[in-house]
Amino acid sequence: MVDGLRVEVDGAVATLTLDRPEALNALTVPVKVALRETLEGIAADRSVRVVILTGAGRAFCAGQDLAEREGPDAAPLETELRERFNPIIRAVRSMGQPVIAAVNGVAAGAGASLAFACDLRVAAAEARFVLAFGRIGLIPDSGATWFLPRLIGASRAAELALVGDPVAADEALRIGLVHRVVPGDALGSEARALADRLAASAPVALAMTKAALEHAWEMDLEASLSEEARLQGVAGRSADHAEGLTAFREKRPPRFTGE
Ligand code: LHQ
Repeated sequence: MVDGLRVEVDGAVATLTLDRPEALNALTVPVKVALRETLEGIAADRSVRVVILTGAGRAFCAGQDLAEREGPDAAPLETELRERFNPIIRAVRSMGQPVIAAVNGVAAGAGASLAFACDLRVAAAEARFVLAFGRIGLIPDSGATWFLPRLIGASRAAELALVGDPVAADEALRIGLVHRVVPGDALGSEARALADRLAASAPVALAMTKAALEHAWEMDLEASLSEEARLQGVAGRSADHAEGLTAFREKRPPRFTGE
């Protein structure tokens, strides 16, 4: 594992911590590569049922490491996005396991996009979102223009993307950018409690739910009904569905295995 990304697996929960606090966890090439590879590895690892993504120190992630861009080896922006950032966003969206962003502090630029890409966002009261792109003459990227209107509506998305004022945690909660705000010292336990609840759910059903939500963003009702039926067929054939029914009959909590 590289410096700058800490990976801890505890039971069925993997916690990925962006860990360059001196640079507000800004993303360098090695960290981006490691994050992508870690996410892809977890996607294929059925023992991990939930992922928590967070940052060390006072930031979640300040986006692209701007110092690295000044080096002689910096790839063109388009290449950097296509080859390094976009695959991370795709990995988060396509993996079957839910990904919780535990937004511990400032999330800026592609760091904000990364939080938007996650399935759930719990934020510390100190967190804030900064669409920092405009200030350096760039556009919101890494999925930001796709996620924002879907998460908070076209009007607020345009304000955030074009004006770029920081969004404090309480405002983020009000507009639906995050679904919970907790005191900073409770963020870890809150995210873990949520992860544990998800880890006790049926993994196939979670993966199919994630897939159905993803498809619904693109489809009309008719196509969505059809896709739900198809994915329900998959969930319905799982051993966990049978276990869920048995547990219901026996009036006990289900023990899901992911089969
Ligand atoms: C940083 C960074 C940083 C390096 C703070 N890099 N050191 C994709 C494709 C390819 C290229 C371009 O980009 C992209 C996508 C993007 O992500 S573009 C957006 C890149 N990110 C930014 O523009 C954010 C830059 N940072 C900031 O605006 C501020 O630092 C924020 C608002 C995040 C936090 O402000 P403060 O709380 O006031 O902290 P600070 O500015 O004092 O930063 C603390 C340290 O972290 C400081 O270092 P120093 O040695 O002076 O203590 C910063 O230089 C360093 N840092 N962001 N992205």
